[in-house]
Amino acid sequence: MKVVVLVGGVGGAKLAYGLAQVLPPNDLTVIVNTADDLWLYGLRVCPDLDTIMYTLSGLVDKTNGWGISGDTRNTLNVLSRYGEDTWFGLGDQDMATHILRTRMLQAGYTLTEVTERLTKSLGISQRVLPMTDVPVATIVDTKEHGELEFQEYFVRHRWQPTVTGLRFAGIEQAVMNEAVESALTQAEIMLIGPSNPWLSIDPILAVPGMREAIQARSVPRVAVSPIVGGTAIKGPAAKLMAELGYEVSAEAVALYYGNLINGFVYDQMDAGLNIPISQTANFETIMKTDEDKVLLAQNVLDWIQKWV
Ligand code: FO1
Repeated sequence: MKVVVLVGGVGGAKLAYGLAQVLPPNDLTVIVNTADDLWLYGLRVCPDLDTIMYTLSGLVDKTNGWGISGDTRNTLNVLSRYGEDTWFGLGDQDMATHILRTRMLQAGYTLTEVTERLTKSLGISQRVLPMTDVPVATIVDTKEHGELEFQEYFVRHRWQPTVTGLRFAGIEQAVMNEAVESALTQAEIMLIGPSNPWLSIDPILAVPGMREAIQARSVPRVAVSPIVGGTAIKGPAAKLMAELGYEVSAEAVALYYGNLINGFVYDQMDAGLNIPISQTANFETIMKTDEDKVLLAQNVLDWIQKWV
């Protein structure tokens, strides 16, 4: 069963980890949001790609859900002594990833090629693909500060500013690369992880041709809700939904995806909701332990296999 999963950061990575434990490695392709990427100290940092890589390889800091377990901040501390503003928490080991990525990008490799090299070196046998090789940047329009680059909004301002709009700078030039196109064509199941629909999944869907390529496939196309019991499992999804004028519920997430999906998984806590999607199921979707991740992945796949 060839499975493609679209993901952003921590929530999506957890589901990808579960899927990686229950599927043969060749059957899983993870397509990752790259609109959170940034330049820092001359280095190209791709937080969502790195979160996926560290999670799949078992290196991830499980408390934060991102970064490398046991990493130190010696380099940042020295940069701070030099007077640099060190608001973004880059670890020393994590920095090795950005150094190599930047060197390879500067040598002319694509982000897809760089990611293949990094994942292989970390012992990951699943395919991890950036949504595009072209730089795209989420710009968050806020009431308090006007337009902010994504990580400025998310990390520096701890997603506290009120969001009035979002745009993806560079998206018109973004090209769906061959690897993504072929993964979508071959997929027998398409999943959307419990990532933020507006901040993490929309940039992927906004790559020209992506939404159409997904919707054109008559296979199960299933999203997992990041909203549980009217709130977000992690991060700004609930706050952002309210600010953008949506009701904060799993039902509103399903409605937002609309006919892009034909299946929807939500938490058993929300079992009473009426989800207007043809196939629905509720499971325990909060993934605290590795066992929770595997169980959710297995439940979702077992359930889908019953309706194909
Ligand atoms: N998130 C934070 O809340 N604070 C940080 O300082 C931070 C640093 C960081 C460094 C590397 C990395 O790969 C991720 C990092 N993140 C940090 C997480 C990141 O901002 C978010 O996970 C995503 O961009 C949202 O999906």
